[in-house]
Amino acid sequence: MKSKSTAYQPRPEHKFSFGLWTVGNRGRDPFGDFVRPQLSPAQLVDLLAEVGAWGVNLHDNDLVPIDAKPRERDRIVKGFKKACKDAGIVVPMATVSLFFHPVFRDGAFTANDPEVRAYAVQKTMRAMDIGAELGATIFVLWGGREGVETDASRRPDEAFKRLREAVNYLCEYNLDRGYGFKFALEAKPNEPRGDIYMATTGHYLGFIPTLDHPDMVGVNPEVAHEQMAGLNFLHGVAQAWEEGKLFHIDLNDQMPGRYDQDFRFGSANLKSAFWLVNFLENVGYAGPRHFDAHAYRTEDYEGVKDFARGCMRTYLILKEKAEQWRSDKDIQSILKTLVANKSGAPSLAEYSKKNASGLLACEFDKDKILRKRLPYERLDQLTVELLLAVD
Ligand code: GLT
Ligand code: MN
Ligand code: MN
Repeated sequence: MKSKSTAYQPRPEHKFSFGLWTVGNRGRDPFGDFVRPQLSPAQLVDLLAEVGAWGVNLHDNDLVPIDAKPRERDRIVKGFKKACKDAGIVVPMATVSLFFHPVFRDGAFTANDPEVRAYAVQKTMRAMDIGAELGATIFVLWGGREGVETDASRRPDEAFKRLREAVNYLCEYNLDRGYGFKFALEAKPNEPRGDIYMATTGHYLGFIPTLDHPDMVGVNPEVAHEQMAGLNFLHGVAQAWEEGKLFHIDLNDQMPGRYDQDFRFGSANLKSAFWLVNFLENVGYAGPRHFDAHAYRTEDYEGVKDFARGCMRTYLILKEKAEQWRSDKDIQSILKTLVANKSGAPSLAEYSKKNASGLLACEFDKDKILRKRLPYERLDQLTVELLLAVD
């Protein structure tokens, strides 16, 4: 057992990042006003350095006011760059707010008004300029307002075409400017719209191959967004990983079927969080571990630090548990027997006429197959006991 004071300390190689909007969240909700005072971006960077984070992410307007003139914008970006450098914090990811200003009330890239669509793309290009200046290499696109309350407003296939047009345009801009961004598309089923297009990571994985530059575009799955819809988050992440599309990840927590809670990582579904960390560490995911969450509305900024430390600490504890799980003799021997090919069943890895006639000629003894034990109860209980630290 590691001692409490030194164990599970975040280090730069863990790549823990937070959005300015996460630790800077002031606790306003649809029913109640701010509970925490506003901190400047530089103060938030200092807070992140104090708790041991590695990176900070931002929307354009988390830093630069939406109507800032070029000179003001340059001064702010320069100042922030220096604040990050002084604090030893990097900017791995940048994004754009296409949801806050009322002009986006009907969406941004998918809005019916061509002027809104053009403005949304222009705003994104400018946000990419800011991100590039700060050294970001990942650009997240979350279409929070890209959706409907009524499907009378447009044909959904028209919306998908508009979305494709916008992303294609931004990929060209990326190439033109030589920014080298990887775009990470973030899905959500609903909230703030009644229904949001591209409701899940899987929807985006289907959309990406239809783009002009599919290699430049991947996904940014968020725990809460898939769990809101009652989905298994790990499965979406694993599909993205297997397709080489896991460009970024938003870690937080959420009870299924509720509003978008954005809770501290691991605070609601500890076991799902364990499977996720186990997967990310096992496959060697090398991107940022971004916490897109915020502190309870009951907290002050000391509580915000508790929240941020808690996200990272839980991740590191689960990482250690995952190492134990993968070296646990009982667990591993069960896993081994599950996949063993004792009967010499023909491989499906390669099709040939010969292989196919071999397979067609095979006789399968279903009763014998059924006698093979699948001890998942024991496997799961061993996992639970490992998590509960019972010997
Ligand atoms: C917003 C949203 C998040 C997105 C961010 C990126 S902003 O807070 O709830 O899920 O990741 O635009
Ligand atoms: Mn998110
Ligand atoms: Mn969220």
